Amino acid sequence: MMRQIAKKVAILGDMRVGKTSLMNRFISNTFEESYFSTLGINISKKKLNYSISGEDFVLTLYVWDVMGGSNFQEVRRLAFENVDGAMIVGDLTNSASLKSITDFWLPSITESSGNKEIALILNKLDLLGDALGLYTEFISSIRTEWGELADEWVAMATSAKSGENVERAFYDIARKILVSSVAPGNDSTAPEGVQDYGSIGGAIRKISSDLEFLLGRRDNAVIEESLKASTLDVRNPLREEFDEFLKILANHLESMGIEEQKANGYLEKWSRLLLAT
Ligand SMILES: Nc1nc2c(ncn2[C@@H]2O[C@H](COP(=O)(O)OP(=O)(O)OP(=O)(O)O)[C@@H](O)[C@H]2O)c(=O)[nH]1
Ligand SMILES: [Mg+2]
Repeated sequence: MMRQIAKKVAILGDMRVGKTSLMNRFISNTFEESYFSTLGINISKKKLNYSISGEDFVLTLYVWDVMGGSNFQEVRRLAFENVDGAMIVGDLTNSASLKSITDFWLPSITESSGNKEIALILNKLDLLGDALGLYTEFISSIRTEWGELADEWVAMATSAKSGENVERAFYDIARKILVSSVAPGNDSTAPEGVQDYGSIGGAIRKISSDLEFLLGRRDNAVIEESLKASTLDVRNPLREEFDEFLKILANHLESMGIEEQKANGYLEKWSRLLLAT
């Protein structure tokens, strides 16, 4: 059985941060060096396939590319209407655009009614040789300010120019929208490149996304290696095997230069992900 569903995502953020470029990269895999400010709103759509708990979905994602700047209330009102998710975009090379994410875009989208998924997108990654520090610092300041709410947000550094992380950003937020609409509280889809770990899947995915936040990039290899090195059987996970896996992972974190105190905080949280077994 194939279920058809349509959802709406708005791309928001200051002028010139790359909203239209992100949409073009995602929809048609193209990029323009020259800048044409968007007048009003562009709407495009793309069909995405997902499998959730063995059920197949075709999600038609309507992407609303909204003109930048905070002065266009009427346009924003339209964009926010019935929106299922928002991608809030900042430009890594423009600190004012990052500041307005916290000062303007997050408050305005979270204040408008309803339950929405949010993705924080820091774009133009290609222009910074090493954007990791800036990215991590910004996302962690947001998590400090917004607390648990922000734990659930997709966060990613992207380049519309090179294409890095663009498809993933859209797929990730769309998957969250889909999961929360078809199975509230049940995040059971596997992101690309991650195997289906059965009942332990949620725990592994949570670790994967936390790790991505810590490192500023996705690195499932470290999880795969730790899994292999442990005796954990993902089809039949036992508590002590899971703890062993976390210990091995902890060693990796240390050798990757993640502060001990920070790592310990996460390890503690992760150890609570698998309570039942
Ligand atoms: N190097 C680089 N340039 C980018 C990237 N994304 C966008 N640009 C450039 O930045 C400029 C602005 O991009 P747009 O996509 O038009 O920005 P926007 O947010 O849609 O702007 P408004 O419609 O005015 O709100 C253009 O010149 C793009 O070529 C990127 O990831 N890397
Ligand atoms: Mg635009």
